[in-house]
Amino acid sequence: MRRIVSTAVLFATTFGVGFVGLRAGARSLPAAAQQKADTTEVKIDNFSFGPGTLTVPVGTTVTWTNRDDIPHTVVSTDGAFKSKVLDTDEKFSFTFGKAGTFPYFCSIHPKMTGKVIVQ
Ligand SMILES: [Cu+2]
Repeated sequence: MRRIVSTAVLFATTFGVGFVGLRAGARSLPAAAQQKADTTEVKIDNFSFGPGTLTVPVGTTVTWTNRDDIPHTVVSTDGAFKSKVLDTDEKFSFTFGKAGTFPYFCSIHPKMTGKVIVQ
């Protein structure tokens, strides 16, 4: 009888410690998620780039994400960068290492244009 009680106490203690450990782990998660990288996003949706003109400091990585339900590309007018065909939710990233104005367009729908100004 005494053995059964002590086993139950042991179980409760183990569970209790495990539970506290889990909570501590969950609390530290959002802090890690808040660490911001030097990255800027352009969304592709409804046949347009948003924002159409993006101004960023030198060294910024710009990520384009296709939120449209049809494929698009991101192609630099002067050949600085070129994505593959991006299906829905696919991404393309490019790091702008020098200052300048970088116009780009979608090669599937050439009327879709955007511009990245790097300062
Ligand atoms: Cu397109």
